[in-house]
Amino acid sequence: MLTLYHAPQSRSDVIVELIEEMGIRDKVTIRQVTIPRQDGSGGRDPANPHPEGKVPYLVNGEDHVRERGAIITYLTDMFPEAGLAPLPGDPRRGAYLAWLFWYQGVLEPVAIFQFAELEHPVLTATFRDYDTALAELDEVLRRQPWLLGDRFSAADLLIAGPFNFFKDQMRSTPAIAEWVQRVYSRPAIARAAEAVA
Ligand SMILES: N[C@@H](CCC(=O)N[C@@H](CS)C(=O)NCC(=O)O)C(=O)O
Repeated sequence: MLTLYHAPQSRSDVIVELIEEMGIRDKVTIRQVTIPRQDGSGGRDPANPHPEGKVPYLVNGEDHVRERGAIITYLTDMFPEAGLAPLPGDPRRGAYLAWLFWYQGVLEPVAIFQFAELEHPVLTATFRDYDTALAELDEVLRRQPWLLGDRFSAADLLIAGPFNFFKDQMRSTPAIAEWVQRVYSRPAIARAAEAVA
């Protein structure tokens, strides 16, 4: 049995949403844990086995998975019949993996640098910047409804997440805003909120 360590209103929400999208709610035990919140509330939960006490964290017997991109890949590979990701051999597999890793390795860092008003030539040389990332996303979403074209995937869920959560801080474009709206209008999003209410 799979166990997901989850804290509502956090980065682990996307995994609960994915579980609903995939229809695998009966295959995953969702354990709510506390985390330290930026307003000073909460705190590290001894019940959470994540090495840093973070969420999300997925446990499958002896196997432990951290980082949203890895957890998403693990679940979409484990339950291919759910149809939330192109499988190895599919010509969109590379794009799928690239979007997940681009989110973790580029978009989230540049969004945080911008929020923290951090600028340094080394950061720009390594990650480019928020405007560059936004332009790349916008260019794709101006010509197709989902990141992989006409097919919704778990990559849409992961990357739309912060635009929805940090509406006031994450500058966007009309094409991106419409895509976020499309993602967050999906019935699984409402089911995910109820699943852990
Ligand atoms: N890179 C990790 C980040 C996980 C993360 O920072 N989660 C936050 C929740 S929004 C957390 O658990 N914070 C508690 C802490 O830092 O102790 C991922 O993408 O899964």
